[in-house]
Formats: sequence, structure tokens, C-alpha cells
Amino acid sequence: MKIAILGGDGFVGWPTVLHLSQAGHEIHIIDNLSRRWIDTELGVQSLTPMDSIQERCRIWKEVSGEKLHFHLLDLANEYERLKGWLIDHKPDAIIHFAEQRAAPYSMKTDRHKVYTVNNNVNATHNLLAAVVEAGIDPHIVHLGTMGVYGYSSVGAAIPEGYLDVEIENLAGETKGLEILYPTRPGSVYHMTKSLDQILFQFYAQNDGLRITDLHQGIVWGTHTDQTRRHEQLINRFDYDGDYGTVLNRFLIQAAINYPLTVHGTGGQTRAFIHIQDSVRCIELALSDAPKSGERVKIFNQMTETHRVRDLAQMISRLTGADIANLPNPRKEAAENDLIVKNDQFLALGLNPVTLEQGLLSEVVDVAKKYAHRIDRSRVPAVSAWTRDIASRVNHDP
Ligand code: USQ
Repeated sequence: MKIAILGGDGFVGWPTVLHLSQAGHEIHIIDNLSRRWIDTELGVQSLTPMDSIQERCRIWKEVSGEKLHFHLLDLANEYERLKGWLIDHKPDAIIHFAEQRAAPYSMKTDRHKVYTVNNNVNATHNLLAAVVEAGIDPHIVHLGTMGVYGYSSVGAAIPEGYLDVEIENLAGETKGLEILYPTRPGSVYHMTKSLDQILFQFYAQNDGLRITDLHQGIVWGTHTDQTRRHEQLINRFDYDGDYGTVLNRFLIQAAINYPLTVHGTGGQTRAFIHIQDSVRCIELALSDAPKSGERVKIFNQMTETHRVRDLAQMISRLTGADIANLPNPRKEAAENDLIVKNDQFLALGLNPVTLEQGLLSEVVDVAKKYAHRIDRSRVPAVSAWTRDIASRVNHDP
């Protein structure tokens, strides 16, 4: 297939590019390199030394013999170029990762909220409108998030996108209805992914677009089979307070003797997936496209759920790291349960990497190896969800 990978320079985008290129597909990366600019804005860098996208593509050609095509294009702000590109190239599939993905970054200031909404919602809508206008019929696979569901658990499993409900009509009869699972986003970033869902629903229904939305959990790990093939193909690894995700942060904190930064009691339960499984799931989803006229296909892309404090204890046991219970900069439930259905990927043959198998190698191969590149001052999470929380967090010793 000819596949356009929007956001193909990012943390999940880059390993997906390599995985699908190795599988024999013709890959076109479309990216505005905004993630690299945000590193510059924040004054942080990936734990792992990352080459330019052009250099990464050159190395992949050397290693694999496969050519990657890179197109510098800003989806959210260059609508006409995007449309022209789609008309010229007519991809069979489009994988859409091109969104600002950090919840803390999206809550940093009003400017960051506005940027995140403008970028993410426009990128998604521009893509959908341009596909219709170009008259093409690609399978669109979008990287969504588990976070659209929220965590107000009633003790029931979260289904894969849709909920069957019963309502009583005016005649007093009980009728069945299938609805999108109600969203309850916990940040402006998660809110944009909730808005994306409505855009997809509309374009699938109105224009017959074939869309799959992957509700992904928190990704951990760095390497995939392909990024291991050359040190210059290495994936990025974020550890800072805005972009670092919880488990990867704990791993590098353990490597530099920094007490593990548990927010509050650590009673938050979240869904997790290893980066290797993430790229496998995307390939599985690609091969299982909905037909035109069908509803958006939604998968829960996660393999395990864990409580934050259990993760901290597990890493502390493995490495001897101390644990710090810090005031939580976020507005979120202090404790929650989470049960998630992921039957569709298991049925398609996913055989997940578990935390027990993968953790130690991440600590040794990545966190310890690159520990010298860590700026300890960038470890604390300082972006607060509200002004009140900011004053509490900042005044706490
Ligand atoms: N947390 C800590 N200590 C830390 C960092 C985080 O206790 O040092 C806690 C947070 O308060 C939160 C939980 O860990 O309760 C998860 O935080 P996170 O930063 O690992 O994940 P999140 O902000 O939810 O976002 C990440 C990705 C996002 C993706 C999402 C999937 O950045 O792109 O959509 O995970 S999910 O969480 O399932 O919605």
C-alpha cells in the first residue's frame, strides 16, 4: 500500500514508519516538525540523541534498502497544499498522528490551550475535508486516546467506543440505541481528541469515509525491532514534566537517583501499552478497514492497566529508587478503578509485551545508557491545571 503517515517524525509516528516500511509498504511522512520546535521552546531534549528526519530516512535506506519520502507540510495551516498533495499522491491509507499530544503542555497557559485546539482540531478537520474534496477513498487510521472516556468509573468495563443504551420513547416503549461512549476529557489535549471523534462520526456518515480510531493508553518503552537496527534510528524518549509519560519518567528517575514523582497518593489507574505493541496494533488496524458507509471502527489500544503507585513500587523494588508523594499539579480523581475491553486486537492476534518482560531492559538499555543527557531541573512537572492548583503546588515545599 501507499501510506501517508501524518506526524511520522514523532514518538509513535517514527517507529510506525519503520515498521510499515519493513513490511513492504511505500511510506510518505508528512510532518511540520512541530515536536522538535516545542523541544526548543521548552529547552529540553529527548533522552535519546535524535537525528534530523532527513538523516533518519537516509540511514533507513542504508540499513533496509527501502526509501522513505519526507514532506514538510503543516496540516493545520496549509490546507491547499494538503489537498494538492492528496490529489497528486492518492494514498491507499492515511495514518494520522499529527496532533499536540501532551496533556500538561496543553494546560500550561492560555496560549498553549489555544495552540493545542487550533492545531489538533484543524489538522483533523482539514484532513477529512481534503480527502472528500480530493475524491479519494483511503482508510484513515487515527491515533486517539483512552483519555476521552474519563475515569469516573461505575465499576463497568469501558467498551470499544460504543455503548448500548435503552431509552423510553414518548409512547412509553423501551428502545435500544447505540451511542458513542460519553466523553469526559481531563485536559484540553484530551478534549481535542474527544472533538475529533465527532468529526469522524460526521464524515463517516455524510461522506462514507472509512475511518478507524485507536483509543490508545499510555505508551512506555523506546525501542522497536526496527529502531534497534541502527543507533541513528533510535526513537525519541521524553522525560520532562510536560512530555514525559509516567512510566518512562519513573524509569529515568530511577536511573539518576531522583525520587519517583508520584502525583498525590498515586491512586490513579491508567491503561498502558508498549511502543512495540503500539506499532503492531496500527498494522493490525490497517488490515481491518471498515467499509464505506459503516460507522467509525473504534479499538481500545492498550494491553494492561496499572495504578501509578503500584508502578512506582515495582520500579523501586527493581532499582532501589525512593518514592516521593508530591502535590498533584492536575485536576483528576485521586483514586479510580479502570476496566477496559480490548477484545478486538486480541482477536486479531496481538500477543502483548508485558511490563514484567520489558521493564528491566528499558532501565538498563535506555535509561542508564543515556542518563548523562538528563537535565535534573527539567524533571519536575510544573504545568498546573488551574490557578488554584498552581498556587498550592508552588507553595508546597
Ligand atoms: N503522573 C504521576 N507522576 C508523573 C507523571 C504523571 O503521578 O511524574 C500521573 C498523572 O497525574 C496521571 C498519570 O500519571 O494521573 C498519567 O500521566 P501521563 O503523563 O503518563 O499520561 P497522560 O497525561 O494521560 O497522557 C499520555 C500521553 C497522551 C495519551 C495518554 C493516554 O501523553 O498522548 O493520549 O497518555 S491516556 O492516559 O490513556 O489517556
